[in-house]
Amino acid sequence: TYEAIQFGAADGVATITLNRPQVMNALNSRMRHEITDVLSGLSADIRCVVMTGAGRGFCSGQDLTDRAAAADLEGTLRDEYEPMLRAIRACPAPVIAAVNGVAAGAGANLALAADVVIATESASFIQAFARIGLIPDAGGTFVIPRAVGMARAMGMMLFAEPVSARQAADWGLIWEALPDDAFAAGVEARARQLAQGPTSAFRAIRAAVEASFGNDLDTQLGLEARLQGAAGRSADFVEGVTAFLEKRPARFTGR
Ligand code: T3D
Repeated sequence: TYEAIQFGAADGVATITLNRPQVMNALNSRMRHEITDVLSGLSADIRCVVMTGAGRGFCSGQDLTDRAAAADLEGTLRDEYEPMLRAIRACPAPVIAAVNGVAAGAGANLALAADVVIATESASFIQAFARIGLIPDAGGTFVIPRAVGMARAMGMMLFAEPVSARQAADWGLIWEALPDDAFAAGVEARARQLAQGPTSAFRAIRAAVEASFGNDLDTQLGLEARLQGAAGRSADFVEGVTAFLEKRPARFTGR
């Protein structure tokens, strides 16, 4: 049983809810381990993961009352943050961060590690680190400049001010900002769409896009050819083409 998160699964969608609402779901050691464990042990029928927060916030980042973490930031990052972030990237199913409220510090960068970020319009993203004399971690210095460019990344990190969900969407930091009253239904629809999609093709798409940042064009073209070769041998490709020719929606099995 989990203490710092809630976990549920239905219709191929696994939902991880960060569950320390009294501290805006601040990350403690227990929460990091639970997120890592859950993502590493997903059953094969899970075809989409949704990560969200209990209460009015998504995640306020590192629990600032945790003295042990503060005493060894480097060790905490290596031993607990890195495995959690790698588990998100290595998750066999696409991950949606459903940002239900403020996402600050490592909480913002936890959300940005997901494949798709959907935020409610009243949410905001804060690279809060410099306010307390730290640098953005949890992948922030990697993901953010790639998403929004240098000027906006530097502004976010040096000024450490909230960026509204709408601004984040306009900048391309996240996929979309939804009106608060449309948020839950919007997230659910996207989760269902991904859970009914070609899961192994999704996996290859994620791998190719991730690799692209370190590859030159020739290498990337080679990678695409290899991954496409495998996709072309999948049951979902056969089903996709058959459904197109029969003028009906495809029924993908994820294989
Ligand atoms: O290895 C390492 O340790 C290094 C890793 C560092 C990574 C990091 O994430 S560093 C950045 C840490 N996070 C922050 O600096 C953000 C701190 N929080 C805030 O700035 C604000 O709380 C928010 C902007 C997130 C929300 O503001 P607001 O006004 O909506 O709520 P609040 O009243 O400030 O917070 C509600 C409660 O949650 C409050 O407790 P109280 O007064 O009701 O008893 C507050 O103290 C608590 N809380 C919020 N964030 C944290 C926290 N408690 C512990 N740790 C937190 N990060």
